[in-house]
Amino acid sequence: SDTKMVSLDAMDEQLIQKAKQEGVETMWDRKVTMKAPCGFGEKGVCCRICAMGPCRVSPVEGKGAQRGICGATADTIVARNFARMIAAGTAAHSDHAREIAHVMHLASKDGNYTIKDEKKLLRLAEEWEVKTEGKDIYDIAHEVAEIALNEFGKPFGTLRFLERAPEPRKKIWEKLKIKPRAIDREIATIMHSTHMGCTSDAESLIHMGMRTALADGWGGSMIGTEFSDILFGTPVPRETEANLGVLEEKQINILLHGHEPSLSEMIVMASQDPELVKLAHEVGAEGINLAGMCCTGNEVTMRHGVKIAGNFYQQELAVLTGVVEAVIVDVQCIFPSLTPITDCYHTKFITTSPKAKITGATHIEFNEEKALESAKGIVREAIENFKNRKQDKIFIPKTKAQATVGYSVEAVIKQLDRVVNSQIDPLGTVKPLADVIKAGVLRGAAGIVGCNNPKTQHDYGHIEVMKKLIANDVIVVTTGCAAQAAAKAGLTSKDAAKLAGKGLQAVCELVDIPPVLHMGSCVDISRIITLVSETAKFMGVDNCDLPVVGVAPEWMSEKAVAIGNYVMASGIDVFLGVLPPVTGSPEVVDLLTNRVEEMTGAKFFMDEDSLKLADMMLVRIEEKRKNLEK
Ligand code: BF8
Ligand code: SF4
Repeated sequence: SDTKMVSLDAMDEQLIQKAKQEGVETMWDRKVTMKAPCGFGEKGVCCRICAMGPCRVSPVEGKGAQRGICGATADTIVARNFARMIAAGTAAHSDHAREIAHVMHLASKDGNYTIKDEKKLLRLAEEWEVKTEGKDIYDIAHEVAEIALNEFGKPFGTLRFLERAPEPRKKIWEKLKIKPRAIDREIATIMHSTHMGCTSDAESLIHMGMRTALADGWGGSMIGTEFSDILFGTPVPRETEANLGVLEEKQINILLHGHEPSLSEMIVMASQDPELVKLAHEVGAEGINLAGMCCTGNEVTMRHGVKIAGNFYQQELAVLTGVVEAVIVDVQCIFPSLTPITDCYHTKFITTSPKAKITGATHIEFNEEKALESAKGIVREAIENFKNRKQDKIFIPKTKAQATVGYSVEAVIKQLDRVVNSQIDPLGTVKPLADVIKAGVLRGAAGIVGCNNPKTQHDYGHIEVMKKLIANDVIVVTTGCAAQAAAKAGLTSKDAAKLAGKGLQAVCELVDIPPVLHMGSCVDISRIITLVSETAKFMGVDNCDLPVVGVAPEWMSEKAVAIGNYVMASGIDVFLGVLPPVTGSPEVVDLLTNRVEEMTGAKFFMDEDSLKLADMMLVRIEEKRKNLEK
């Protein structure tokens, strides 16, 4: 079979063998059946936007159909498809944020959802000019939540969080007219403008895409992160473990998969309920073991140290162990194949969101108004399923790694405070970080994020790029499935400092951090954007002046496309290890990898060879340093 498909983890390989023996189909089988992808789709030149089509135009000039029936060129078709990917990604992140804002709106002192970080709420209230004096904290929360909910559809003005950006960045956005107005509005504008017979100009579509993407980064995603911290606590460093070896043979294993912490937080609470723990013992288990997967896994590991079962690529493999009583999901990145695969074992596949019903799954709708009760019902299902395990189908790989997680911006700054002489400098700033970057002790920083994709070897891109960068004194911050790859490879443990260059090693020791910092889920890329912007502001420069890069070695989702575009529009270069479906348009490729730089100070770099990509990052970082050192 394709050597690229061979996993980095030897134990993943063992599970794939187990699947073969048991006649269970996995994504690896389907990848083979799928053969080579459609060349037109891969290049982005297939248009299905109206019923005169589908039209597929030739990606080669002068050969084959040059225009769709309406006359749309390859440039138009590619740019329209790309813009729609941004809109879909923005919709997903932002709808997640909307749910969290609604949860904050129903938070109450005696309810299931309370306010965990009052200080953060008060800071936000002040930022948004909500009066706080003499007011009940829950009244403040509700008012702030309502303002956030209005960010989705307000008729006038631009998004509030944009004000957090460095001054020169805001000027660029103003000049380009890409300050998003309201989150839903930007998504709707893309859907309208890409409707048959609207925008055909590729540059205009890329431009619109940036504005919509910014509504994700500085809107939906930032609301998602801020509100989750206020409701569930701002993460602090904590220890955990990662990889399928965290599953326990003698315990009830519940796999938490999906995205919104409003569900997973309640499952964490329910799993500690004395009655349910008692029930678990009654059915013969030693306890209840939660294991996280994908971004929900990141949310609960950041705030509770819940162990990480694995990333995107491993969702089927986790079921193959035969010890998972229930896979509980809400939205996003869930394989529909979890239905047939859980059917081969005793595992219950439980969907909870009306936004993501999956054929064949058990749907237990999660009711936020009775959140804990709903969560308890779901956990009970898992416990009662323990007796149905098939003993001859059990195989848990032993592999797992120690990981330190929980690096919110606040937590990073707190670590930095360790080296501040408080008689000279104030505590609570990014000054130590700015100092070591300016001095060149750290050459720069990289945000390595995103998914797994069977177009690449599992985790290989993440791990190799991370190793190369830290060895070259580039500190790495990470989220999403990339963060889980890092955790499994031991790179988020403080021990990993030994793999770092001398400068980074010294920094890790002084401030007591690992060289790769787990900053959370994909919406938490807003934490990275915040950290970069705070550093730029502190140094009196713009984001694009800093030796900072964004990297998605194995991305696959539309959310990732939205992220890539807001990171670029925020002034940070973006390196992609998987080519987006734009190569059928030289115009769009030129825009993204070249001309956007004149507009935003950053651009895309694309290469399927992740080590080559890493070399390009280092070159780019040194280029930026030259200007910084001037
Ligand atoms: O939002 S990194 S596979 S889990 S899309 Fe999905 Fe990609 Fe994982 Fe979270 Ni992000
Ligand atoms: Fe074809 Fe144009 Fe319709 Fe697209 S919008 S399907 S290119 S006719």
